[in-house]
Amino acid sequence: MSPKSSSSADSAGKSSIKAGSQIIVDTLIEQGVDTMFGYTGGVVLPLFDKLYDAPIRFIVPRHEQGGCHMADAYARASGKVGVVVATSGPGACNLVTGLATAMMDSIPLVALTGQVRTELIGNDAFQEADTTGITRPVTKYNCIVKDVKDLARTVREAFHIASTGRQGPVLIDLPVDIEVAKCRTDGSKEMELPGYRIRTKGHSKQISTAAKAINKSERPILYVGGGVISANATEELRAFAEKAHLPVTMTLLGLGSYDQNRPESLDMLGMHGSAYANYAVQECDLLIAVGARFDDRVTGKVKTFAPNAKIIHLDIDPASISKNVRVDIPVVGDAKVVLGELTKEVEYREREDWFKKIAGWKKKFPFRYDNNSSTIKPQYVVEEVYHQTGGKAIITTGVGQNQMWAAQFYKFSRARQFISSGGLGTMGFGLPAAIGAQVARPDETVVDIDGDHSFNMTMTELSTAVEHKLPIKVCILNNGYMGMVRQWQELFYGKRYSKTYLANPDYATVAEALGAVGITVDKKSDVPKAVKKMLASKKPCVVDFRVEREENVWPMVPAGKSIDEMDGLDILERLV
Ligand SMILES: Cc1ncc(C[n+]2csc(CCOP(=O)(O)OP(=O)(O)O)c2C)c(N)n1
Ligand SMILES: [Mg+2]
Repeated sequence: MSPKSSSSADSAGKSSIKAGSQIIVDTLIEQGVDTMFGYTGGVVLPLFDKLYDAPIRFIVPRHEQGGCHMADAYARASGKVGVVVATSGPGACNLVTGLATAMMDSIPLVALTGQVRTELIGNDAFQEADTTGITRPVTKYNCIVKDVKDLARTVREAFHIASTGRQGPVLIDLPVDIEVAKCRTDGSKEMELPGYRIRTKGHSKQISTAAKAINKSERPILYVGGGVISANATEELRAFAEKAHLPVTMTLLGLGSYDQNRPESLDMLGMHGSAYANYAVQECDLLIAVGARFDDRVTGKVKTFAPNAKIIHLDIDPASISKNVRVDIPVVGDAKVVLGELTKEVEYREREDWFKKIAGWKKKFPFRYDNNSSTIKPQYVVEEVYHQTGGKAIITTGVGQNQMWAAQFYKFSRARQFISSGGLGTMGFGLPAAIGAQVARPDETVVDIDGDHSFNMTMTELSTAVEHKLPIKVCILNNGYMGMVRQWQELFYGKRYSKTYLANPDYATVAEALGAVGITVDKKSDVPKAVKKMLASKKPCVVDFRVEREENVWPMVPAGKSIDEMDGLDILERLV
């Protein structure tokens, strides 16, 4: 969102006297905000009073963490900046997990928190917390406003910082006396960010060096992260990959950046990625990383990652380059711009042997599971959702096995279709994320593929979905366990399932009590009709799939191993 391009409530540049809270609301509108999430409290009363008749859709969650995830997913689904509000003290503290989630995944968010009166700050006043101190490590930028004259500019800067460069959450702390104070506004749109500069273009010499390396490469692979989606560069990515003829693998957050139905797609790489992607990375002679950050869930043992490859790294954030892995050809710039430039300089090469080799791995080790059991396999549920939604739904997830099965068995074809907490791995993200995504994309089918224990963490938000008549669908892959942790205990702790089993409620009853539709499925043959009923539901709908309890996610790269040292390949091979 460009701060200059949006329309202003003060657009005529008229000067007028306004309260701080009105200035905030007007600047939000100037920035194009039409939807917000948040929860009230004592020190945000002046702001909420101005929101009472503002032309902004406002969604109140049942817990501020939920509101923050909703704003985050709203941003992920729409490409706009998400906005969340909370009161001081407990309200602000409840945002922390949501802010950290957005920070780790580089999601543009503006959080507004109330603060006690300026004169009380530092006095342990009622509901005082050092919000800027607490949230500094989990925000791209934060500040407290101490003069009403700085308000409009600060809000404008927050949107600019959140949505440019490597995107991220920005928090503004608002003492209540500043919300109440009045000042003269003149409608100016200025910002003061002298040290904040973004390199979008990319160095032309570096781009040429990268293009030459690509043209020379016999075994290249594109490794794509969420940065391509943030940069709205999926068209450019497709054109580039097609022209240079490159296989493409994606990170969890990169899913959707390249159509997984295309033959060049090697799906996800990393700890639970495809064997064919991991092998291709280990054997490639050139790794072209775009908008990705060499996370440890991707690289496995860094020392042995892509051992034969020259590495090109294209990223908007110079601090990401050579942070985890040594890079040979860095290009700092916006993926959309740089991919466009690169495409002009690359040549098509057949690379027959390389694609043949990859096709062999694909055939030998596809994502598979044994569906001959009488129990419901969680992967089968994901496949059924995939088929019945024609691969078109927006999918959100919890964290754990459910998340990995969603990533492995739903094939994504477009950006902003897969919404999941990657970097922080926040259980409880799935349901509020589905709500935020549905608010952003009212005409789409939004399905939360969740874990039972992830759902437990934020299920209260079902009330929010009911209140706002958001027809989200929740598929709980209910294995009773904290399945992913149980899997690690099975494999590495001699099946000592320490504290990973908890009694669950009857989710269908919970859903019905909160005003949603609840369905329980414990027979495999009932899965298709339950999915059908869920998709047809006009109300929020929760389906409790009682799945196989001790199913594992394969393949798996054990922590600290090279990514070609995968467990479970024998199982996949046997199933082909
Ligand atoms: C807030 C939070 N607490 C703890 C964890 C650690 N953790 C990762 S996966 C997992 C289990 C998830 O269980 P469930 O939601 O049922 O998913 P499943 O793996 O069974 O599909 C846990 C406890 C986490 N990721 N997030
Ligand atoms: Mg579970």
